Amino acid sequence: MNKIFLCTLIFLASCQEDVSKQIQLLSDWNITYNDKPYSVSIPGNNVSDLLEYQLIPDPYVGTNEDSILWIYNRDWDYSTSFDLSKKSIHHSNKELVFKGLDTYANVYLNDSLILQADNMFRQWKVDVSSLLRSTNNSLEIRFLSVDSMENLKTQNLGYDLPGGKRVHTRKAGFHYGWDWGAQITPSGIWRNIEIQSWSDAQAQDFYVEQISLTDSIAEVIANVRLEVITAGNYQLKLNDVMFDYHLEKGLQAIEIPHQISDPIKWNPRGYGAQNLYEFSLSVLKEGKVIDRSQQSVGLRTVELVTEKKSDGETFYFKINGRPIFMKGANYIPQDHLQSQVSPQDYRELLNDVVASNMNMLRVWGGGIYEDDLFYQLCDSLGIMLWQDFMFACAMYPSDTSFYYSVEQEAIDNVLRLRQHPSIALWCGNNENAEGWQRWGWQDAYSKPQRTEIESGYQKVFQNILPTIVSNYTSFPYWESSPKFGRGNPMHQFIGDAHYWGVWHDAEPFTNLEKKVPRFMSEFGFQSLPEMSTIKKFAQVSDLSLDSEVMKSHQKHPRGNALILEYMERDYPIPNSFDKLVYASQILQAEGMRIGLEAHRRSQPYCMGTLYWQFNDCWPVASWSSRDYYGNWKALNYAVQDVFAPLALSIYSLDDEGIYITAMSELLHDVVDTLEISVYDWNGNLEYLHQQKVIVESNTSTILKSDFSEFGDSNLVVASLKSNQILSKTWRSFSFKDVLLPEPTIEYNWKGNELTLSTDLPAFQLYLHGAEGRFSDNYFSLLPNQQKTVQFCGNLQNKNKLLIWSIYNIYPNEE
Ligand code: BMA
Repeated sequence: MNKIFLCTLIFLASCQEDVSKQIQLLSDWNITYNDKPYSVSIPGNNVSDLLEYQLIPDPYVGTNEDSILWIYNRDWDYSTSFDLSKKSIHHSNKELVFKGLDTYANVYLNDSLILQADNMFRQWKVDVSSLLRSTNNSLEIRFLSVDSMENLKTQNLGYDLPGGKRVHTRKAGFHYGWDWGAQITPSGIWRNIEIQSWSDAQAQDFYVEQISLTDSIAEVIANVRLEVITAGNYQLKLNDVMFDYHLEKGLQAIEIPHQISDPIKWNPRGYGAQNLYEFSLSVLKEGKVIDRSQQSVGLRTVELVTEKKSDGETFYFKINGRPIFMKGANYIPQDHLQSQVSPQDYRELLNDVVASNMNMLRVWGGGIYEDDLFYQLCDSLGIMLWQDFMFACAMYPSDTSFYYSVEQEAIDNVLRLRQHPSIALWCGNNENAEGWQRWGWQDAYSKPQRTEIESGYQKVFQNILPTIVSNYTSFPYWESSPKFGRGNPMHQFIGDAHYWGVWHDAEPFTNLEKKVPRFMSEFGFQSLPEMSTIKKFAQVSDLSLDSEVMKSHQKHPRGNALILEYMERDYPIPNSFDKLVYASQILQAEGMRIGLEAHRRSQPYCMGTLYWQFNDCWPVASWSSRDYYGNWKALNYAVQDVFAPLALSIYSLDDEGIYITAMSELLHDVVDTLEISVYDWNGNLEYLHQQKVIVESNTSTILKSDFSEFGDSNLVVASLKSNQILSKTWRSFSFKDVLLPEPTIEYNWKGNELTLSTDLPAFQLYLHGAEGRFSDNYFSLLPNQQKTVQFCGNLQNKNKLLIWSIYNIYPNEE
């Protein structure tokens, strides 16, 4: 870069700073611990801070989680001091903006109490014009013990609510422990703090609202909420067009209509590009820019279609007028300690969502309303979001201060997020209605208490939240996920479903084929994370399911027992721990695949499948397909395969014949040759069958349902020749009932490409040890097949490659 150009850049940057009056207050903070100040980074939290100074052990390692519980019974003080820049001081209005305080926080500026915060999810803005001085301002925040506050509130109410004490605090539910989460309950300044200083007028909100959208024209209104201090003449510049106003003092709502001819729409991934229009707004007084904002706008229509049918009611999303099958998973926060999640983590995780061929995530209600970056990335990647409000598995208080808090929280977050085209739905809560109706919660209460609790539910989820969503956005609202639980047969016919018959009720995986709902918003099965992850929190002596360390990294009370119970049904039980870890992943992947394929095959009756759960928030045995360190479990490779734009499902129902169904989200029909290869169990080809097929666009098509000509087949593989789509290897036997012969796997490297072949059928080949990720893994290989995969990792380590297959889990094999 030459010097002149660099100077220009610096000049431009300083001009912009003149206009923007937001100063981040993120440096020079201290936390006080045992009367001693420790310098810390903001945003952060007390657990991360203590960890940084090695004042506590790492709660993710061993059983350390239990040793830091004392942190939550104390108050914690944060403080900083700061000077004001000359630019800020001359402005008449100065506000302190807290983007996230977790949770009960008394805030003092220059010794005056300016705020008592009590909701982690709210933003707080305090006018501090008369309190700020040019130098040596002190800002102190005392975070009160959440535990003590909750005890007090529970005492005042006089009884416990379902969900426990946590329901009194507007704080992430998973902080209190979950069946995949540790009990790590941080507090602190978890989002930025800034000083906003301005004179005359400031745009409090800038929202480009889509009024109508056709292929030829988009009509939008730029809504500007302007706070005017000095009445007078102003100009608003929207992109390049200037508008004149005479404005009185007070809050002014200004609407600027705008049209876009031949609009380029924003599309979910797989259905076209993710176009975003940039809108810029400047507020001018006497020719000088005094405020500036920017919005990225994606034009698209979104509908949740719930139409009565003779067999229930539809439940599907129409984006830009087209019904779309939603392929995805439930997303939880990426870490107990949000400050550990970097922009790079967001990018990597969402790139993995894309690589997994998903088009939707559900932001689950026991976590957090995510960072702006998360939504921006989803917009640009075309990942749609089912956004829960942050309520999960509980009933909440029914008093006016709680309602007020929830209302403000919803307004803050809906206003913050409504511009994002990725959001397809706002949903009231996770499993609250289901819990109240079906989990026996009501039995613990008297009639008046029940009425009170129910009225609280109705007020929040049937009144406050839907009103805010409809007042401020055009998004659909859904009261509770699921509509009906598995105990109500209606779950298969109306609304979204959480099907936990598999796992919680230990039903066979094949029930997932029998209980296909309109939209599966949760179903899942656990596995252990890979050995490299386990070794980060466990010593060699801890490597057994019964060790205290492994038990503390398994939060479901029957988790390990259920894994073993299911494993015994279909697999030999390995006699070494590392093979057990591998087998648990295969079990999860093969079982979940049954559900994922059944749901996608059942399109258009079923129009979505979001499994539980995509990711982890610490290293743990869980339902995730991607572990805390970003490693893909076997399930994630199965997901990638089943969710491919064009995929084949090969299956048998009730042992009656074999079916082959194509599942397509392509926007055109495909004509291809379906090839079916039938092998004996040594992998010798017995039959080859070919036929022309037409795969219909954006739906599922049964390609073959009569297999009688192939007799009692052992192994069957289907492919679409021209599109090079290969099905999984269907097998007639259970691994537990046979003793597989040992395959010899041959492989060679060419650069980062690894090509494999085998002399005998090899199932669920697991490539590992080389410290990196393969483009495919946990796949099966037949003697006439060759498979080439790409390796992304350090090639120096390629000699460390180990390859296992199902053969290796037989107990006599070490
Ligand atoms: C679902 C979720 C979570 C839970 C999971 C597994 O219902 O909503 O509450 O972690 O089940 O039990």
